[in-house]
Amino acid sequence: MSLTKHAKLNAWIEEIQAMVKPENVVLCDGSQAQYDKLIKEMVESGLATKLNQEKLPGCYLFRSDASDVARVEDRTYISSKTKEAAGPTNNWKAPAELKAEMKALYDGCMKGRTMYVIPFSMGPVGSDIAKIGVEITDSAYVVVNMMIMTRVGSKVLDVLGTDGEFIPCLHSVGKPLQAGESDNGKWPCAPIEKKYISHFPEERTIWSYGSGYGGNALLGKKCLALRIASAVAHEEGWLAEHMLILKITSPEGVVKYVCGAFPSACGKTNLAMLIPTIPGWKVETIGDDIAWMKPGKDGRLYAINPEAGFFGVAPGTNFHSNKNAMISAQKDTIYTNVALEADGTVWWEDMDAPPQSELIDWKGNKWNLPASGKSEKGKEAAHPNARFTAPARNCPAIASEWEDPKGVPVDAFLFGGRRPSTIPLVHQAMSWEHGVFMGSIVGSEVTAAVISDQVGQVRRDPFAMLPFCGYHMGDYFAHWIKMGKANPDKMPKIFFVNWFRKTKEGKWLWPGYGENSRVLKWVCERCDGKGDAVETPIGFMPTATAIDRPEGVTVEDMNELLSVDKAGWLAELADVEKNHYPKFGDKLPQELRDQIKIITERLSK
Ligand code: TSX
Ligand code: MN
Repeated sequence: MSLTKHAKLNAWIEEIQAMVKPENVVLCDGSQAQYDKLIKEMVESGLATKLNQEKLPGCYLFRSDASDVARVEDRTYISSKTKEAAGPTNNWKAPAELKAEMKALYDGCMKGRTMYVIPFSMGPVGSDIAKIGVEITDSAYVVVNMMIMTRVGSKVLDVLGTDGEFIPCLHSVGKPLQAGESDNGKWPCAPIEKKYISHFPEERTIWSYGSGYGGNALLGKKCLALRIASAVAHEEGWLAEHMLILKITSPEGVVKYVCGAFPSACGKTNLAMLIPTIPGWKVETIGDDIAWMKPGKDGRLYAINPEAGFFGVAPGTNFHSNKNAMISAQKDTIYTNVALEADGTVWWEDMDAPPQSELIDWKGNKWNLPASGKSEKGKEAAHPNARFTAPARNCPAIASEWEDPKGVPVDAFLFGGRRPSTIPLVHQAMSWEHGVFMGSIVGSEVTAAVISDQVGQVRRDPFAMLPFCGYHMGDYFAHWIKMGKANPDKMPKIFFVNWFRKTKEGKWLWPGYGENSRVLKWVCERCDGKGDAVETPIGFMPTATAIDRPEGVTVEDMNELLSVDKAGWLAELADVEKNHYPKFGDKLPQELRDQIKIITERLSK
């Protein structure tokens, strides 16, 4: 009895079944009925909590194991044939060795569990830019999250036909059940030393073991859409990027599409759903995390959002920072590791109001806000990496073309980071190579939120891709340089933005959030050859009056935000040359080394 019409897929399913030895096998058809059944079973087993269905219809809460709350970079492998192909910034193990280790763990790992087979499409079903994956998992939590984050089921099998290409993604929570044993409502996972998040880019295969959380388990997202897809894109001449996609419409009706890469904790999801403060301008969301871009017949880059939902960090999200995300997560949403109110609603740190009741925290214990009104670090009600999984269609700002299979033509790239000094509010690259240089030096100041002895230093995360690039980062930079050479005048314009400048006294210089629309306006104008700019040693910058001053920002603040800090930049370039670029070895493109020289010379004139 074959599960599908696809011989190769059937053979893979049978091969995995023989290895993991599940109690039974279920094919996911993508139906609401199947979704409801899985949720019902998880509520009954105690793994899920049904939330207040009047206030949060279709919403459920899950609490993970305390050891299974985030990505595990030490346990993430790029298992290409050679270590050189994975590069110095990825963990590498030889495929044969890694597979042998993992096969020993996979042997019988689904005993007592159901093995789910999830056919999914990253990108609109049937789009030329989309790719099909099939995830095998023993986690019903993964199934329901995948049903929100991707397009799942029979319609995907229809496109796959009898011999279409698919990316096999194997996942197990790594906790077989003995006869008669059950999870008892507890989140199953394996200890850290048995967790593996493995990628085999040449085979286009993903093997994940031991974690049920987020990107470790929802294999369409970071594993397929970034690590595997980036390697495929390198081979095939397109881009798989850790970028949001925005649609911006001017009062005159001129539309621009902008993609942006930011390291974590810079408010990428907030920017993706920004509500502009400037009259007449409209900002709509196409994606908040990943962009796949292919050159079209006209030579321009066309972007799709390969995802169908938002897997957003809850703490810090509120009606001021991101109203559209709050509304997106008010129905048909899965919450993970947030706190529970007595009335069956949810709470997390930095929500709009303090909790209404004694809470149940993410660990399942009673919790009360300290008298200070602020949670203690390490004792938060919601885990700092707590998430909402919300359908993109719920977002009030979703653009009508967000599912257009041909994608949207990209006008501009934004790079940014949390940089209290040196980097101005906005500057524009003078050439494609200069723009790639900007992407390559992206980084954020280490804040006290991270336990580290590096507070105050810049942690570089080039293109926000360091943990997500499926091949050598030096080759990745070279790929970006090459993409611009094919069609130099058709490429998006490149900008560097920084919402996080501070005064010497530590006060924010820029109000950020909706006021960032003033910067987006200048970016759009520059794409049309308008927008007043001055040429500076670091690139084009707005003239003093090119960006309208928001309320509360003085002329002096504005000058500071838009000045060139010569000494700061010389130190920045020296840091890049001495500490950052050497990490990529001799694969670093000469064009990027040249940029250090060119900009240093311009600054020194
Ligand atoms: O997301 C942010 N954005 C982008 C919004 C579209 N954040 C939050 C970052 C953590 C995830 C920001 N924080 C931004 C920003 O533009 N700017 C700042 C810094 C800042 C914080 C508070 C104020 C001003 C700037 N002002 C008041 O709180 C009154
Ligand atoms: Mn991300």
